[in-house]
Amino acid sequence: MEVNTFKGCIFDLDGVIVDTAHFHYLAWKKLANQLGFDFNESQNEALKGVSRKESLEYLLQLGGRQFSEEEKMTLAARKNDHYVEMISNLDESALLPGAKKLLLELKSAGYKIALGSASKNARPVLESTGILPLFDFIADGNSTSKSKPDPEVFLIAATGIQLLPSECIVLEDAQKGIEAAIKGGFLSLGVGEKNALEQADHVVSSLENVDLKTLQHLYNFPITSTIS
Ligand code: B16
Ligand code: MG
Repeated sequence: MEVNTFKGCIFDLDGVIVDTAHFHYLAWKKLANQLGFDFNESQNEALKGVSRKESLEYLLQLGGRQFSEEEKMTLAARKNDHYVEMISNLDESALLPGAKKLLLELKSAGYKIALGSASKNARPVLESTGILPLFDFIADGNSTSKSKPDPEVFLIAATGIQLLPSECIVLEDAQKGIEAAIKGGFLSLGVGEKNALEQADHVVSSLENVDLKTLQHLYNFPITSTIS
């Protein structure tokens, strides 16, 4: 029997591989506080996977503040300074449980590995946590013009590893990221809370609970009809 199989994985970064999502939150909170309003973790949920520029627009709307385009550029840069300072001592210990083990397992079994992140800081984060060499291709905030839930970043990643969307599993912690994966025709694995990621093909609470065998079991399926 012929079996349809995935040939590669596209990993989101913040919240899937590295525990940096919390630092993004703290950096936005610091900026909000400097502007005179508060920002909490549940409001931050809407920013996961969203570009810096769009995140700032959302934050300013929450705080009821208006600024010129030039001032917004300064504020976005200030948030990034806060974030970069917070991650300046990042090392392998920032990797989320199970992430490196899964990457190594996929790599040694010959699966293609790409990054599909909205972050412009993705490459230095992969470098400082020591896992950059495991990636065949990096698609990040520097290579995209549209934010998730647009599938652009994942489509660039799939092209980069020369696979079709249907041959790649997108691993995502953000609802907008899962939406992007579905729009692009990718297989999807939600990493996090089931109710926030219910549109995904499958959801796990952590990559600690996932190995190659699990992925093969969940995503390799028999071809039941022939397309002519
Ligand atoms: P930066 P991901 C996203 O990364 C974050 O989830 C989101 O909170 C952040 O605003 C965005 O990157 C842009 O990051 O300011 O570093 O360019 O989850 O898509 O890996
Ligand atoms: Mg994420």
